[in-house]
Amino acid sequence: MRTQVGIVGAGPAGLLLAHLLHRAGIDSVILEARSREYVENRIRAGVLEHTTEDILTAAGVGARMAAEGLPHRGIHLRFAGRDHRIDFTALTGRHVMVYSQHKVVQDLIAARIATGRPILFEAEDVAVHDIATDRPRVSFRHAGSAHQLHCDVIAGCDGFHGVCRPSIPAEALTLFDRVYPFAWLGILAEAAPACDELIYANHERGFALLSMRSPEIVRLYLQCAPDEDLEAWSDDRIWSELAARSAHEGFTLNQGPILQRGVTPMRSFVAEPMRHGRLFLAGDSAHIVPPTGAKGLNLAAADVAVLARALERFFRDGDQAGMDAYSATCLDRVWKAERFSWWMTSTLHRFADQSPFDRRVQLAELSFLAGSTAAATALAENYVGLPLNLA
Ligand code: RFL
Ligand code: PHB
Repeated sequence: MRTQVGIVGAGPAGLLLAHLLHRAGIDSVILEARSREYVENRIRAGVLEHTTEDILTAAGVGARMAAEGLPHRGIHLRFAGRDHRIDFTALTGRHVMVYSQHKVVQDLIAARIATGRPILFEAEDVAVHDIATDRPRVSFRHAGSAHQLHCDVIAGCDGFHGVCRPSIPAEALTLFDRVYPFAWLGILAEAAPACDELIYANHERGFALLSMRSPEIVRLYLQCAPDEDLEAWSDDRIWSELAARSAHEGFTLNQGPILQRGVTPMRSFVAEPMRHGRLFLAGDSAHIVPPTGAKGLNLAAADVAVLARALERFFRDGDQAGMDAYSATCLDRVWKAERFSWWMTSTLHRFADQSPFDRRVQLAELSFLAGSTAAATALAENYVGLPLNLA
């Protein structure tokens, strides 16, 4: 089997890359370890930056997002009994789009299938070889037989636990890692959002986030221990904790049947550089952010937009300048998102070792955000998405 770009992973990064390449006349094969049903129903992120919305729209895969997505023009910060709205549109002229990651994945899989080009689900024993040469290949098993995929380039879009990053010699990578001393207990519930925008709450009992997926479905999170036992959380306990942490005068949380629950660990991670020879890492395979800034999916989309442009130059003109600049171009933006996600996380959560001094500084930071247009604008600019330079 031969293709121009072998893509490992059918998450948002791999699927969007395949689609952008197809539109540029570049052939690819996607290899995915899981089943189509599994990846199409995996509940993860829900907020798209305006840059991601623009990329999906320009690539012709934005129709359902435009119809079903919820444009949000601000968020609420709750702390010390106050509720302060950050008005994105007034501060930046932009909005974000609340639209589920699993719907983005469904839309991209439908677009891929419509092209007739290969996407192989349940690929086993995927391994990359000869990545430092200009004839890399991917070996894998599919439907009971062994295959070799010969490529010009491999895109490692296989997430944090994938096989591509570990295939790069350890001495060629520098890893930056921070694990936070808490996690998020997340639920999906059948209830109407109590507010038409997201609420981020810094409360004495810990952080809470009230988000949504549609006018009928909410996505709600509670700061919890990294090893939290879900069995210890009855529905009643979850609802009363959410209500306590988001409490505000005149505000009532709507409750309903809990459809799904899980615990998400929190970490910051970057691998540099994002390229080794003909292997390019994109999305979670290269970097992880804690979800507080809603950046994970958006960084994946930005990486592959840069990579698609670089590969277009390479396959059209033999020009390697874009490929050579890929890692540095992405990392400049990645580190800004790492900083923002770390800062949102640090500002909004309770830390077990937080001294009374630290707590006062945290509340002062929130009060400053509520009182300063400059500080609020900095938050808003980062949240809606920093400019993406696709030169
Ligand atoms: P993905 O989505 O993890 O996709 C990688 C794909 O590669 C496949 N794979 C392999 N395929 C073939 N061979 C192998 N050896 C393979 N190993 C893995 C996997 O099955 C998968 O289909 O990475 P991608 O495309 O880079 O996209 C990144 C985003 O998915 C991610 O940044 C966000 O979802 C992060 N994230 C969240 N971000 C937010 O902004 N808000 C959230 O609320 C939020 N919640 C989450 C999250 C990530 C989670 N993970 C990864 C544990 C909740 C969870 C549970
Ligand atoms: C979500 O809706 O899942 C979500 C929204 C905002 C975040 C994180 C997660 O910061």
